[in-house]
Amino acid sequence: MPERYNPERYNKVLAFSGGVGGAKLALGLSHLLTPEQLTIVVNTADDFEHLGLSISPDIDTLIYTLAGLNDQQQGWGLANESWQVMAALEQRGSETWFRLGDRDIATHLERSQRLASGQTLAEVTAALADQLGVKHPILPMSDDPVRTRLLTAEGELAFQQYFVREQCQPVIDRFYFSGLDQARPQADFLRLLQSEPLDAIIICPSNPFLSVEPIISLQGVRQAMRDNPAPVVAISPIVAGLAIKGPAAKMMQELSMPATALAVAEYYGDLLDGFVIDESDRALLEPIKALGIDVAVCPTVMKNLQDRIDLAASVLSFSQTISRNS
Ligand code: FO1
Repeated sequence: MPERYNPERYNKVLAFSGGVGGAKLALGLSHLLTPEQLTIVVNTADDFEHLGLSISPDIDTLIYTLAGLNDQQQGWGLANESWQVMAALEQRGSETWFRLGDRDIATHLERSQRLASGQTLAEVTAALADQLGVKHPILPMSDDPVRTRLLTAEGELAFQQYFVREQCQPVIDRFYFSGLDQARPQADFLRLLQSEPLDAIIICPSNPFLSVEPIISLQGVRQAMRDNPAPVVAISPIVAGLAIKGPAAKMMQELSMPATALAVAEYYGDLLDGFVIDESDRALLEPIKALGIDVAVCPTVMKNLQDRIDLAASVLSFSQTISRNS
């Protein structure tokens, strides 16, 4: 790996994240960079309205993780949660496939009430993060609704129906993001991309299709990423042909792509200046370099906090060595 990064060289790093996997790296980055140096932009295409509540799973995973309150085993939700509301709903025969813990429900009530009173999702997110003591800015990718829809062998499904209710079992034919064409990137996000010379844009090891694609497909984002002098560095969510979490590897097979880190690099294509792969995928170093992308090889599986900080340090060191593709 390159020399240790110099934290003082950073004015601003932007990290793109989905839920659990992305939040792990974002936590590592938050240990190395100050709230002034790091802003995290989060996918909101997994959001949905359920039991009358506005739920933003990836934003909440980020907030709970950075606050040190997340359930480490599940990756989502709060640690030491109680489930009285779910038990009461079950007794009534109501819908319980999406598990909402009692204290987590307080988050959704706050969000729903604030959105109903006219606050933007970004304002609500900042308030929720502040309530839990999170200092690093967390921005929703958009204040406008974007919703992932999957066309599967069992019909069209909303994201959480596919992911949680159907446990990612249905075979995917195609997916799209409803509302994407009308949605504007969140204003601070676009301003950072367009008017700040960023030091790095880091694409966390989140699902490239379902978590990262909605962010980079928002109007003007791809172009602004290209125009910004910052190197764009992604971390492979596929390690040795398997997704660390979630359906990425299964999806790749269903979409007729090999489930490899190389295929992820090809999917991101010329958007990337650098790609970080796991040591177990060292054999892919040259084929990925042949795409014109710089490659770093290091341990990418994050089992504990030190792994998260170590990977964040490796990614930052690597990004300081990269010369921009034009
Ligand atoms: N994931 C599950 O697998 N099962 C659940 O019941 C579930 C509930 C849930 C409640 C609140 C929340 O913020 C997230 C929740 N998640 C659950 C996780 C979430 O749906 C997914 O991890 C993300 O959307 C994918 O990034």
